[in-house]
Amino acid sequence: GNMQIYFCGSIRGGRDDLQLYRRIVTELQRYGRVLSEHVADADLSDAGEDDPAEGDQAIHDRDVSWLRQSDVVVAEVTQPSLGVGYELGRVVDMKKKVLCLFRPSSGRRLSAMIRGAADGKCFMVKDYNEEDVEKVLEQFFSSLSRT
Ligand code: 6IA
Repeated sequence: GNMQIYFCGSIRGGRDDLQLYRRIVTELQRYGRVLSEHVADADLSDAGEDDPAEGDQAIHDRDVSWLRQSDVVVAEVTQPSLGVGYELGRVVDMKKKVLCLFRPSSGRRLSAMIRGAADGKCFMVKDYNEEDVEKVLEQFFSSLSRT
């Protein structure tokens, strides 16, 4: 479809879940255009080999403008990331639909500022297992088309 989707996942927060991000982005592409495909790009490492042509300010400004353009935001929040938390904070004020995906099997506890932001309408937090990710996304996108 022509829905614009912003996907958030950890970059400098750590790339442990990169393979899962790839799986999510591939699935999201069935539902619309993913503006932030680079989050699942294996060449974007957290090791610091930053592209000097693209400074942090340019990254920030482009990502915020993509967030504004997007219709829905999907975030994998299991690997803690300041950038993902910041993006989610910004997006709350944009009144867009947000789905946060968290894996309790990680042994982590999700930040109260993310879990506590869930309002049952715009901002959703879903506990899931990796093997169910396609099903969880399908449920989310079919709930959107019913509203
Ligand atoms: O704090 P983090 O790096 O974990 O933040 C990750 C989140 O911020 C992602 O959801 C992205 O949307 C955004 N973000 C952070 N860094 C970048 C980036 N390059 N390019 C695009 N989006 C980003 C960083 C340079 C890289 C070589 C480390």
